[in-house]
Amino acid sequence: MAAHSMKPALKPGSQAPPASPADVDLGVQVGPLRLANPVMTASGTAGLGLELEPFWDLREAGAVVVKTITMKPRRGNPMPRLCETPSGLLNSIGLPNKGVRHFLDVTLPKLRGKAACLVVNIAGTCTGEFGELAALLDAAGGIDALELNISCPNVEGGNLPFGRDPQVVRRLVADVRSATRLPVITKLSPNVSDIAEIAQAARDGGSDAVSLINTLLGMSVDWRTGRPGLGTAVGGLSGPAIKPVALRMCWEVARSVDIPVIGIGGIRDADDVLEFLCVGCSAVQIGTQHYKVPDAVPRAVAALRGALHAAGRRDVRSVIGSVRAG
Ligand code: RRO
Repeated sequence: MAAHSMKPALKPGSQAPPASPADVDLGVQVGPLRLANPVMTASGTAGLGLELEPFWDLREAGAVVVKTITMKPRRGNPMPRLCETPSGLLNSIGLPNKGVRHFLDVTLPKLRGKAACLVVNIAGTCTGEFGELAALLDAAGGIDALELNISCPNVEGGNLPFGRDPQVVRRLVADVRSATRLPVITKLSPNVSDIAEIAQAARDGGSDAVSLINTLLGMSVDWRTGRPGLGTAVGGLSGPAIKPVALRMCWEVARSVDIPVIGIGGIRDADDVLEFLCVGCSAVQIGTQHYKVPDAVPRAVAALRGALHAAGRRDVRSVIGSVRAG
């Protein structure tokens, strides 16, 4: 008998396993965005995107997300702005950037064409400013989507002026929706009592997707000097410490809204990526890991192919929402 006829017959409807990791289809759909793979960079941890260029070709990421742009230039928060803790990083950066005019005139021309999908993260100082920023960026061309940062923990003492009240969130997103035809992703904070309710408000306002979680409010202190680790005392915690919280929140949100969820929070490698997809995320963002492994994104993408091939999966989409719980 020929060796090939010894293989077990495929069950009706099942697909042949991929012949090699290169045959695994990593494409995902995030609302109107078609991504070549589900691994994005997280805003803020890759600067304006260009900072990672010496390490890898930015086109290898499903999408590159630029650090938050505001209408006017901002200097950021007092030093120290970063503080390491045993399993996570505290930050209080405070949105330093040169403002949208500089971004449009200087940065965007350098970024155009460098990423497979370019997402610009924006923050306003009032709800109307989000719409104004969206209109300006839309008109510039070369941007594939906007991420609305309604969740920065490092303004107004962590009070989240735009991210906590569902009615404010719905109005803000609706305002942006009417200002742009670009896909809109709303980035949510974990520092709320019901994140699913905020996700629903974003959906009701017309958001195409939600991304979560931004950082968790945290603090560190040196008891000998009495000095907190951050200049603002309180800041946002990211990294492996927050992964279980992020995974739980992504699961909750994916069950309660009918728009795509992008998972963020302590993602380091392909297994982490697949865990977030399993609980219902359509894509993920890698952030803090960049400080240890600047090419974490292409590494995760390559390992994703290997892991799916080893599991006999032809495509990554079969993992999305495959969690067996409640
Ligand atoms: O710049 C920051 O301090 C910052 C921002 Br915009 C954000 O969205 N999340 C965060 O942890 N830090």
